[in-house]
Amino acid sequence: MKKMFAAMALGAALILPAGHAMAGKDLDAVRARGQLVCGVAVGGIAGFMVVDNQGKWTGMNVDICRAVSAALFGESEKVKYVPLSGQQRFTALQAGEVDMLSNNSTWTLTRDTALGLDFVGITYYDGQGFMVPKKLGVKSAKELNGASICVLTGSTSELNIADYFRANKMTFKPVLFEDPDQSRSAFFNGRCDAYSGDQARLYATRIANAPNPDDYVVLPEVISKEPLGPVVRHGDNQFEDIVRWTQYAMIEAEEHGISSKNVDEMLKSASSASRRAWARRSGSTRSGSTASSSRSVTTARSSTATSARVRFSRSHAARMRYGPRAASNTPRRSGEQHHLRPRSGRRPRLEG
Ligand SMILES: N[C@@H](CCC(=O)N[C@@H](CS)C(=O)NCC(=O)O)C(=O)O
Repeated sequence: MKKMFAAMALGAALILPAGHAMAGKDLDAVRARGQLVCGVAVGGIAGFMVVDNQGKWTGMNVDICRAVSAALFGESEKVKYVPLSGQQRFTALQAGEVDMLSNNSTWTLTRDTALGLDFVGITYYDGQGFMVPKKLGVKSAKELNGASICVLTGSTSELNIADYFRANKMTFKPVLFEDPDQSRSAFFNGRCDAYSGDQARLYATRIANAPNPDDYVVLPEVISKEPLGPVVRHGDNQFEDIVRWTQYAMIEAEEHGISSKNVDEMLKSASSASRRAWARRSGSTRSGSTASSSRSVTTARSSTATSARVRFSRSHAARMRYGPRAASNTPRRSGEQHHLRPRSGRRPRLEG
């Protein structure tokens, strides 16, 4: 695994000027520390970020942190994971307690422009929903008038519900929690009629935490757009570039079916022309970078998410990414680099 992640470091070297004289303060600080500090969600979300009883974190969001570590240090394990609640996460990033967030934060206008933070891309395009006990017999969110709803404070979920119920001329009783573990157990112990949040989180919670998953159902309505992705502090473009292009390299690799299991095989079998084409699409266009770029993509490990059926599958990648194909409908001048432009509807949220 180590050799595969080492290529990420080469990728970073392409971004950074020789001697790193122009590195920004965040990049300098991470380098000097020799460790990336990644903010993840307290309580975890199956498939995205989960900690085992040895303290080892796995999941799709964790893979982003590992890949950034590989890009910076040539090793995926130089990461400290800091669990943060919805309330804590942005202040922790602002205060420099973490270098980046990889915790299912929704990219919104306010968060991106008014908090001194930058969202670097979208890793999963989610939307908010509701989960209810089957025995309630509720089939639609429109039947939730007057319901008590467990929801996390400091989340977009809290704001969306209020909008949704107002727009549908319904009322509800919010039951607010900062701690997701408390929120989950309150719901599964019957303290709220419904549990609301990003849909992937609802499915993950049902699988991982429900006493009997079949006793719960996620209602069909998706009441918001939740483009989720990593966040960094505003002001260090180089660090931001590294996080962004690490993410794109992983998505691009997944689209090409390249994983840690087959990278060596792919390197042997692919023609040098196709490898060059891949490297160009990934943005590593300088000569000599082709092989290393192909290797770097082995960080795209989708296996961790599979366990919770929240799989970052090829179709997810295709639906959720900003990336070369997103720009493929737009005319491109010859030799022009790919634009990172969201497809219609796959953009940050204006509200929130
Ligand atoms: N995407 C929404 C939801 C926030 C969210 O998922 N929060 C995380 C903490 S950063 C969480 O509570 N995760 C654990 C759980 O929901 O069970 C937002 O950004 O406000």
